[in-house]
Amino acid sequence: MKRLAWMSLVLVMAAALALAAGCGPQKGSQPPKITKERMTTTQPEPAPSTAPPAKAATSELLLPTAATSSFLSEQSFVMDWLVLGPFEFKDTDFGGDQQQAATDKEFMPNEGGLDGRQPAPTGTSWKALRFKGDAGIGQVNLDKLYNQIEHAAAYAVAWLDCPRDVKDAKLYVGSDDYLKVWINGKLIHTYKTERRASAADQDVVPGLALKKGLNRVVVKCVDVVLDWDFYFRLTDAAGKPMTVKAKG
Ligand SMILES: [Ca+2]
Ligand SMILES: [Ca+2]
Repeated sequence: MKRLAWMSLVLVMAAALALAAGCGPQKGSQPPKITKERMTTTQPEPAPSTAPPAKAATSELLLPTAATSSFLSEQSFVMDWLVLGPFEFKDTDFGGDQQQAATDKEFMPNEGGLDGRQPAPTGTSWKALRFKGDAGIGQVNLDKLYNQIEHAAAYAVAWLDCPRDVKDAKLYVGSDDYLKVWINGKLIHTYKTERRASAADQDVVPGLALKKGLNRVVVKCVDVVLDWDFYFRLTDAAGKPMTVKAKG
């Protein structure tokens, strides 16, 4: 009799433990918790980091004063970029010889949120580089970097350290061929009209806001054929150049 009582007690305890562990019928009828967790963790895009990765150089912006010269120098251009690429496509993609639609193809998810921390897809890599302006001051030469390939896109990320909030900066860019520019996650310029040879200052975007501290810039540059490069500089509202001082 005593032995039977012990066995009953063990069985009752085992049943209680099974219930507590969620094996009971009441728990099993509830929606699985993991579904909700998956939805909340994968749906929103991760917020881009507010600081550059360790390998990236930042560029300090010096705002122009009355004494600042209007002549351009290498220091008028952003030359430190964290470049991700190349994303190659076929000469038959996007229809026709102009292939403007490549400019709108998202080779990476959340392009404007790129910050150098996203894993590089197979065949591409992040490279922290200081460009030299081969064909002219300010040129960021992607064709040379990627061995003169054709039909390809790349992203370039820069971190600009601004001494104070600026509400009305101007952006001057040039590109061979197509270009998109985001500043702090906001798309502020697209060029995809037709293939072109580049020069500094082909496009001007006024009324730009920069914030005090680090500003994250993403440039997407698309090459159809031949040369592949871009130029990027900032001025005040009157067009006087900001000076870019490399840090790190
Ligand atoms: Ca090329
Ligand atoms: Ca080209």
